[in-house]
Amino acid sequence: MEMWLKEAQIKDAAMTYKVKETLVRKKTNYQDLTIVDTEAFGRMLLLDGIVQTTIADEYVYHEMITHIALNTHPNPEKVLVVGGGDGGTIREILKHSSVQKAVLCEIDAEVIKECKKYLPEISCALEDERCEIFIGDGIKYVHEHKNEFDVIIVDSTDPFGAAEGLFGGSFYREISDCLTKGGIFVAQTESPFYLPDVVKRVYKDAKDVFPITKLFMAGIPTYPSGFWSFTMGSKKYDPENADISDKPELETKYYTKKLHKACFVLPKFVENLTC
Ligand code: AAT
Repeated sequence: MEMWLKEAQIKDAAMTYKVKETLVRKKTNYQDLTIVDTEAFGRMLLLDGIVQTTIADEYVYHEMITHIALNTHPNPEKVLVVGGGDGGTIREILKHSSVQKAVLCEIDAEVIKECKKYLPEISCALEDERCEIFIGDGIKYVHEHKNEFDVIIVDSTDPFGAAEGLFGGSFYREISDCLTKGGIFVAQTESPFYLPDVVKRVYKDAKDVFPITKLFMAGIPTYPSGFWSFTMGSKKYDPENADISDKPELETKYYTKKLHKACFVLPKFVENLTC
């Protein structure tokens, strides 16, 4: 019998994936966690029925949420990831030799445990000695650490439930205080096609806090609509005009130094959300 998984991406539209095998399905203290093996995208992590990452296309998201910020900063030594329990962002951060410590603050220990077991290609760097794992709420962690991180990456679920407070002005002010002097913040900020109001609000909230605020995009096949936005707030360094010529070439599949500049050129309907 054929098994198909249906992901409701918005109220009135869904994606379906042909499933080979269900590897784990459980309720954690925070969410419903599922890992399936799919025909088209390989293993896939879903939280509350929403696709978070897949083996086939995870590199786009993890490279873009990481390398634009880390290459813009001249010497990122200490980096914080809020969320991101699958470990993909940590894997990308640790490709930068300047990084001495990468802290992962994930609310749900079960995400880390199951990704270590079933998604080793993504979670492999969680065992690195430069990685420190903290289980807890990112909002509290950021509040309790001041002037500490050169880069903060918010790799979170969508703005509902535990992640709701990770999108918006009061959290961005706390982020700014948690960053060092020339610090840079970047967050995944949803689909400008399906959630233009969220993208617009988040951009405005970041702009109220950071001297330099930029939106950039990447094409992510398994995220709703494929169009995906990231919002960056920077205290000093402009990602679009940063001189990255001396930065070492990274082993990547999506990010390039050319794309570092090009990803800030936005389609008109997205650019309009930043005015
Ligand atoms: N690397 C791509 C995977 C993710 S998962 C996002 C993680 O954020 C989840 O493991 C969730 O448990 C964690 N999280 C949610 N809220 C908090 C919080 N308040 N503090 C710490 N961690 C949190 C991102 C996928 C993006 C999907 C877009 N549709």
